This record gives sequence, C-alpha cells and structure tokens, in this order.
Amino acid sequence: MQLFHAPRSCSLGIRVLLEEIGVPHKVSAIDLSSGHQRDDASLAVNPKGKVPALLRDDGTVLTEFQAIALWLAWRFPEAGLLPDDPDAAARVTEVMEFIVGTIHMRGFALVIMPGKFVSSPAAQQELRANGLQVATDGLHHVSALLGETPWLSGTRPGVADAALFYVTQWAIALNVDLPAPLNAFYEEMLKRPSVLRATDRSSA
Ligand SMILES: N[C@@H](CCC(=O)N[C@@H](CS)C(=O)NCC(=O)O)C(=O)O
Repeated sequence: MQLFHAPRSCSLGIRVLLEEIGVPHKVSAIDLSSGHQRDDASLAVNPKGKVPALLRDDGTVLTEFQAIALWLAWRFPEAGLLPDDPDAAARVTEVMEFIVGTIHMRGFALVIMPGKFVSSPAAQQELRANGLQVATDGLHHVSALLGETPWLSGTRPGVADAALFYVTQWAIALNVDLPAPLNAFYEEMLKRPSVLRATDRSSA
C-alpha cells in the first residue's frame, strides 16, 4: 500500500494506524505549502487535491480520513483498531466523526486557512476566533470521554485515537490550553513505537 501524506496534517493519523497494524507500506510525501496536492500527478491519485489518500494493493485509491480508518480496521481486524461489539464500534465511530467533522473541519480548518473561506482580514480574524472556540470546546468534550485507559477505544489506540492525535498536535502548536486527560493521552501517544515511526523519530 502507499499513503499520500503531508507531515503534521490529518494524514498523520492514517500513518499512525498503518504503523499500529504493522502492514508494509510506502509513504509519498506531499508538500501542501507548495501546492503539491494540486499537481497533475497528485490529482491523478486524489482528484479532490487532499491528503490522506491510500493506494491499496488492488490498485484502487481510498480517500477521506474516516473511510480509510474504518477500512483499515475492517481489513486488519487482528489489529484491534475498532471494537467488535456493534454498540461500542458505533460509539468510537461517533467520536471519530466528531473529531474530524467538527474539531478539524469546523474548527481548526478555519483557524489554519481562514483565507479559503473569506477574503477580508477582519472577517478572517473573526472566522479564526470562531474556529478556535469550536476546536477548543470540542477538545474539552472529547477529553471528558477519556476514561481509565488513556485511549478512546479500550486498551490500545484505535481509529478515534488516531484522529484525536492529529488534532491535539495542532492544538499544541497553536498553544491551546489542554485539559489534563488530553495531555496524558498525547504523552502516551508520543511513547508509542507506531507514533515514533509515523513522525520519523524512530531509531529502529
Ligand atoms: N475530509 C477530508 C479532509 C482532508 C483535508 O482537509 N486534508 C488537508 C490536510 S489536513 C489537505 O489536504 N489540505 C490541502 C488543501 O486543502 O489544499 C478527510 O477527512 O480526509
């Protein structure tokens, strides 16, 4: 498999899941800041001009964070990325959707790229503030769901944890004050060999 990935973007979550599974894969770096995602070669892979995109062994490409994460969980059930029980799996999917659909797309996307939505500097400032509030409130909501283990999905990080990891990374970069359970989650994630490899900090 081949992951089209931009460091520090949402595709980091998919890279973490591939490393948690331990399946062989290639990573193709896409430089979003230079618009590489809109090159002809990138658009041939994902016409939406976004990461993540996963080229699978059958030659087909899957896009959209949740679709890729769920496909990986179902394709590699032994990795335990999603609970077997339908009710528990629905709850984990509910949190993942909230993280990607609300904290990322309705929160941080406005903070990081307000110019994609409005042009005037004043409107951009207002949008950025609103996005930051949505992201911060959302992170507090998810933090309250972290229980006895640091993970959202049981005894090891799963699909929702991978999503929570990438948005928490953005929150830290933007100096958002994080609740203690979320800080603990992030610290535990940073210790995972999968995360060390996915962030190119592994010596292995
Ligand atoms: N809904 C998509 C969102 C993907 C997305 O927004 N990716 C960002 C990086 S985090 C991207 O590729 N941005 C480049 C651009 O918009 O030009 C998903 O869930 O995968």
